[in-house]
Order: sequence, then C-alpha cells, then structure tokens
Amino acid sequence: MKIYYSSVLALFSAVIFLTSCGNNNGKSSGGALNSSNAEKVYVAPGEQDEFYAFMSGGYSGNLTVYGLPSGRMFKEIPVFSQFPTSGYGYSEETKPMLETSHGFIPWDDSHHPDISQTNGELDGRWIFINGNNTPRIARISLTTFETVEIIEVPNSAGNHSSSFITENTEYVVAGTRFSVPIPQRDMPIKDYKGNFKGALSFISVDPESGHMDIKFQLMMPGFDYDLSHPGRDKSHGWFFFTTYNTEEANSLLEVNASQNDKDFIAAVNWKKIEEYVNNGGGTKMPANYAHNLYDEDTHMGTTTMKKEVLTVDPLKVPGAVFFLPTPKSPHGCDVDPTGEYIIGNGKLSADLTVHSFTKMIDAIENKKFDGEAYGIPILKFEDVLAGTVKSGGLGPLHTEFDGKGNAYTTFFISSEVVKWKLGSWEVIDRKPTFYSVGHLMIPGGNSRKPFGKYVVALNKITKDRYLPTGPEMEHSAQLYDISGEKMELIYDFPTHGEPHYAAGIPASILAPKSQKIYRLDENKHPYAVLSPDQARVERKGNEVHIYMSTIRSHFTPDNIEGVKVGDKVYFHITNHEQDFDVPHGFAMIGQNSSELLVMPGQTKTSIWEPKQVGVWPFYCTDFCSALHQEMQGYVRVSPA
Ligand code: CUK
Ligand code: CUA
Repeated sequence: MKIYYSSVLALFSAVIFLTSCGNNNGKSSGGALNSSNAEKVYVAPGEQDEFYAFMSGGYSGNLTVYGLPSGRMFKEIPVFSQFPTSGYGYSEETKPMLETSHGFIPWDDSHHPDISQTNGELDGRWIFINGNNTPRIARISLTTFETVEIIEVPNSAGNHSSSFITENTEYVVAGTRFSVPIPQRDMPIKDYKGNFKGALSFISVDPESGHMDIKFQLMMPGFDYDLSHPGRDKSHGWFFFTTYNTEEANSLLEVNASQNDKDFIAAVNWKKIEEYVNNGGGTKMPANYAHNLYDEDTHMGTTTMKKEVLTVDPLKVPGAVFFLPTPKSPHGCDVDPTGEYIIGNGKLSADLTVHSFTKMIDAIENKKFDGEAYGIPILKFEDVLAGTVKSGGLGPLHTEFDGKGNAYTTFFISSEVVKWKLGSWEVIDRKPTFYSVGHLMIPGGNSRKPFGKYVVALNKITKDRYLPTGPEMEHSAQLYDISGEKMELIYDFPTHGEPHYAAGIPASILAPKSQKIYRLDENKHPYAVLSPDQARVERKGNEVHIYMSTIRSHFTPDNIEGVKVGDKVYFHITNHEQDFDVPHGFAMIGQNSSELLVMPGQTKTSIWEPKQVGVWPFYCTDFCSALHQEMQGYVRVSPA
C-alpha cells in the first residue's frame, strides 16, 4: 500500500485509514506458520518456557506474566487494581496498598514495566511499573511475584515517562506527561504557557530492602514529558526524556502543538544533581503523597502519608540539563546497549533521529549552544546528530536492541517492525504486524545485555487474528524469531488489558529464585494463629475477631455463635498447609468485599458486617482436596 502525505493532518487521517481498513474481511494474512515455526513455539507438556515476559496490563492496572516462546499466560499480578481472584485490595492487609492522597484508588493505567539491574544487566530482584493516571510507581518482588511497595508521585500528572531504572537500580525515574501548576492552584487554563511546570522525579531504591524514596524532583519547563530512558555504560549518570508540546499549548489540536518542527530530548545529568542535593542543594516544598509498603514478614500493608518533597531548579545546577532538538514530536526515547546512541522516534516523521552521546558531550564542553529555553541550553541539532535512519515506515514509536549491533523499531501507522543497523543506519529487514504496533520487547532489550532471540510486538488492534468475540477483543502480541538475518513471524497470542510495554528475562535467572511457600514459623502477622489450638473468637466492644486456622479441609472454628447484628466481624485466616500450592479460600454470604485466597503460611483478614439475624454459611472457594466441598461453617447472628 502506498501512502503519501503533505501535512500533519494527512498523517492523522492515514492513522484512521490504515487502522480501519486493515484486513477486515475475516481472512488473516501474514500467516508464516509452517511446521518449523510450529516447532519453535511448541513447548511440550511438562516442559517449560525459555523466557518470562511481564506485560503491563494498561487500563487493567495490573501486570501479567507470560512464557516465551509459548505465549502461555501464567499469572496476573495485581498492582494498582483490586483483584477478586486473590482478594488483593479487598483484604485488610492489602487495602493500604491502594491508598493515595486522593483517597482509596482501586485502579490505574499501568504502562511500562522495568526489571531491576546490576551493572546494566537484568538481576531479577524486582520489577517496577508506573500508574499513569494517579501518578504512582510500584515495586513487585520477583521472588514472591507480589506487589510489595507503591509510592505516589506528587506534582506529577499522567505519569507516563516512567518507570525506567538506572544501571544499578540507583533510581527508578518518573516523568510527568502533563505539566501542571506547581503547587496546584486555581488559575486560568489559558495562562498555561510559562506558568506550568513538568516534574521529573528521581526515586531512590535502597540496594538492600528495595524501599523507594523520592530523592528529588527536577522542576522543568512546562512541556509534556513523554518517555525516558537511562544512559548506560558510557552514558551512565545521564537520563534522557522526550518532550512534545514545547509550544506549551493548552489545547493539543495539532495546529497548536505540532507547529515546532523540532521538540526536544532533555538530557539530564542526574549524577551532577545528586551531588548538588547531597551537598544540601534543593528546596523542600510541601507535598501530600502516600507511601505504601507491604511487609513480607507480617503479610501486612501500611500507608504513610508524606508531607514534603525536595525540588531542584535546573538553573541552579549549571551543566546538568540540556536540550537536544529532535524532529516531529518524538515519542520513544531509547538508548542502545553501549550507551552511545540515543534514538528519538518522531511520531509524525518517517525518519528516526539518532543522537550521539560522545558528540553531545563534545558540544557541551565546547559550549556550542543554539540558544536556550527557559535558561536551559539548546544544543545544535547538527552537532549532536549521529545519523538518520531512512526507514520508509510511518509513525515510529519505540526501539529495542538485540545486542548484536541491530535495532528494531515499531511503526504504528505503517504497522511494521523495522530492523536496522546501528552505525550504518541501513534498513536490514521489515516485517508487517497485525495491526498497529505500539511497543516491542526483546528480553533484556533495554539493558546492556539483551537476549536477542525473540522480539514481541505489542499490537493495539486485533481485528481478524482470533475467533470473533463480539465488538470487544483482547489486544494481540506477535512473536518474531530474530536469531537470523531476517525476522520471522512465528506466533500470535492474545494479551490482557492493554499491554503498553513489557519486560522479559531468561527463566534461568528468575525461576530458581521464585519462592515456593511462606513459612508459618516465620509468620509475624499480629492476628496469625500458629497452631489450630490457638484458634478462637474474641469480642472487643462491637468488634468480633475470629482467629481462624485452615488445613485440608477444615476451618477451625467452624461454628461461631455470639455475633450480633451491627457487629463488625473480622475473619483472620491463617493457612496451616506445609505443602506448597495448596491455598484455601474464604467466602461469607453477603460479604461485600471479595473472597480471600490464603496461601500456605499466610494470614489474611476479611471484614463482614451482618445486617440480618440468622445462621449464615461460609465456605472455602479454592478446590483444595477431595473434601473441599465439605470445607464450610456457620455464623449465628442474633439480634443487637
Ligand atoms: S506508550 Cu503509553 S500510550 Cu508508546 Cu509507552 Cu502506549
Ligand atoms: Cu480449602 Cu477448599
């Protein structure tokens, strides 16, 4: 299909045109499935996958875990959203994880997972992901696959250029998509220009505990900070952010916001700012934000409300922030494994712009500037340009690397992945995606050490790839074998929610570290019962605490009397199984939260507020033994 365009507007219509005319005749195309491809993705019964792939859940607010190459989904990890399957966000232990300065927010829009690194290589300790809507960053343990920490990001709005991490997981970085008045205040929207600010947050990660803390927020001019990536190897110590709307328009009809032929990539020397802050620099400012921690010994979540944050004015730290002009509203901002090349994908362009880190440093040292924006020096485009990739595609978004000197870029409008060579900028191969690809992922493909065997394309539109399921369809991932010179499409599989980005890691790194069971003798939950003979019922005013134990297949106690209408009944349930993968569930009639799933060695709490007199049953929701159906009990509720 030939596409020509003469204006930005034509490009936007091209988006609509291409995505709506796709292959909608019910006949799929691009089926490259021959028997050798079938062998490549076939993981025989009893065998296991070679890679884990963690896919963001988009508006599901969660993170899903897949195997590659099979495309089998293993788990959905609840992060920002309540999840009835496990009771996350419903149990008393996990409710605090969803507290924010706006109150209890039980959903979000999760975009970019990133795995912790040591020396620029995946270490598989934690995975981080951003909440885009109510700005938050979560840390998930990769031994328990549970969300263990969430920190809210104040002064941010649309937490999109997040959550990317530095080479030794010194920082997880969160950038704001929307600039806003800081501090927030009542003011005319049309006065945006010059008055709004964009906060780029550097959140430190404790190397032992993993605990996050906002070290500083860099208060940048009021542009939109879209995506970011850390420098690595030679550019370690820097962080790069794409911007759009450098016009600072308050309404983004393209006539307003795409006037500038070039927006910027902001280059931030965070080491320099860190030094400034460590020497007492920066200004403390009042800010309200929640810090939620899940303690893996007590199995309890807690919320602390923080009251201030340290802000840094970039003009106070000379030599720390520069702008690199980059054409056509750049979206993805990706740094190659050597740290030399910074790739800006201008959404409204056909070409990719590659900047050189070495040239950037030269230009800075020689003070070769081309003006400034709000006091921040702008480097000359020609002085920092390493090369241009004449891609022949339309709507470039994101780039990953295979560690063999090649880069792979997605094109949303022309629906394809293009493979090109770093240094010579020549296009080596291109393969269509079905349809409209956003991010792509090579395991380790944004680290110093990629595992360049597969690339997964994360497509926004599914159309005719699967059996029809009504107007709404799941999104679609496509797997390409990239071990040879040419890419080969080998598999399609549906995904859950809207996966924006994904992070992959070899199973050989992660699988051996996965924890199998919580030890009951290490359970420090304040309401745990460590043996069934401690099970009991205690009344405190109108609160009734039931300390309950479960073991195949019985609740102790299972007949509870003495509860009255208007009481608040707490079921504290400890699972006493010693064998891994034997959960028990708990459901009580009329319970308006959700069931609970309690793993061996764990304690979880559910509240029930009976409104009616009677004898009411409860039961186990997880098929735990041949006598699972017998795992039940009654609560007698008497008049108040
Ligand atoms: S993205 Cu968030 S709008 Cu290109 Cu990372 Cu999908
Ligand atoms: Cu316990 Cu079913």
